[in-house]
Amino acid sequence: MKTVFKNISKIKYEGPKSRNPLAFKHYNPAEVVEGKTMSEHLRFSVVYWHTFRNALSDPFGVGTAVRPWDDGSNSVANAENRARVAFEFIEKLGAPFYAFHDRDIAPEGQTLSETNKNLDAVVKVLKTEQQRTGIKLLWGTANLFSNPRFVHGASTSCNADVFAFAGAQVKKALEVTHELGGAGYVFWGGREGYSTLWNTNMKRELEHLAKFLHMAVDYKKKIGFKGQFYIEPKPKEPTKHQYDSDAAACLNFLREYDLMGHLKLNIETNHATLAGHSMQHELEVAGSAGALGSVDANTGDELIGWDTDQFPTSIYLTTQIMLTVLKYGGFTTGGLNFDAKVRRESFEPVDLFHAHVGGMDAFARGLKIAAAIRKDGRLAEFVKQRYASWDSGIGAKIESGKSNFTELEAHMLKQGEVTTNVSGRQEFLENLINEFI
Ligand code: XUL
Ligand code: CO
Repeated sequence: MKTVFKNISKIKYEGPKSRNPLAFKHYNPAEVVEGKTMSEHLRFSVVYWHTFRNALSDPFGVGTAVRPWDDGSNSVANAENRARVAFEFIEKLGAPFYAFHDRDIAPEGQTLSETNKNLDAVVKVLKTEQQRTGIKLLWGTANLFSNPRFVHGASTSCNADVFAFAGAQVKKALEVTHELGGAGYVFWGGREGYSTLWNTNMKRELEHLAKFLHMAVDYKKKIGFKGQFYIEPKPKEPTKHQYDSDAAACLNFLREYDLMGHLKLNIETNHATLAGHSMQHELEVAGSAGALGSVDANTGDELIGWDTDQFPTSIYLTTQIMLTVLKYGGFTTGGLNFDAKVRRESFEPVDLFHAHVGGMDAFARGLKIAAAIRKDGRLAEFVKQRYASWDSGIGAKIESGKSNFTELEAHMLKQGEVTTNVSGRQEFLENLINEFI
């Protein structure tokens, strides 16, 4: 096979003392942490759209990315070649998974059938490359937002024909995801939201979105696709209000429309930030509802208020993420999917390696730190003790559903006042976490 990353050999684990920028200092795939290897815990995934399709443009300038293997054309041959390059990259990096939108991997044609034919041609290459390398598909998805036909949304469009097109597109995307043995399939709202309520029938649009997802669930069963469905919350961009605005809104929507058992959540760090929440909060909301599925691992910028999709480098952040993921039993079908792009100024191919190596090391450290905090046990013990009043007496009675207001009144009349509150010890706990970082 022709190689394009000639000067880069397979990224190896060299340990914390290594000064080689293209080596892992912390991610040691075979190292066992809490009974599983790092590779099994972290389930890293490379995204096709940013890593192989993003030209690195911004609202004020054209793309800067130098990608010598790409002839810049919209041809199927270019797409097939790009697929081989993508696998050379992922293999050298040592990530076990990748993820794509249908339109990242193959160009659209003049008609839907031509588009589907293009997709089939590239899927063939992807399948061969998956077999050659052992790299697997974490999830597939359909791009229902770039083409001008989706100007008013896809399943929430005011135009029923657009809903129909989106349905046909997702049908095909599910088929190819199934064909490639995908562990999951993601629904991110794309343009499912509104720019002004003056022209919007929100109730009707939400009902259409629910109908669309039910059709997807039915089709999944029909073709025997066993992968996990996810919904990905995001509050804004491209619309000013996206219907899947945060984890709580997604869960409410899933419950209202009887979809709870069919979809889990794919939580993205910078979407949480844009929603005015922390990533830890969003993971906790999903986890406590039994719906924590997968993570789009990235980060935002403290000073830029839009979706910058940067690679995660903060150990504090990766520690919080891994503590919460471990608390809810770890990933099963999901993983850490780098929905992240290199900066416009980082336009050389080698920057793609630096970005992913850094992200993987940051999460390996987060995992090791989280495991150490769990082994130490003081944090969990503190939280357990904090709720001890619920383990016996009146607390246990309330929790078991056997109490009522009359009994509560009798209890407090006897006692007179609450005399048992103790400090929440936030600063003590923050210091404790820092002992491990
Ligand atoms: C958009 C975003 C998407 C989804 C997949 O902000 O995160 O790339 O992850 O459609
Ligand atoms: Co994402």
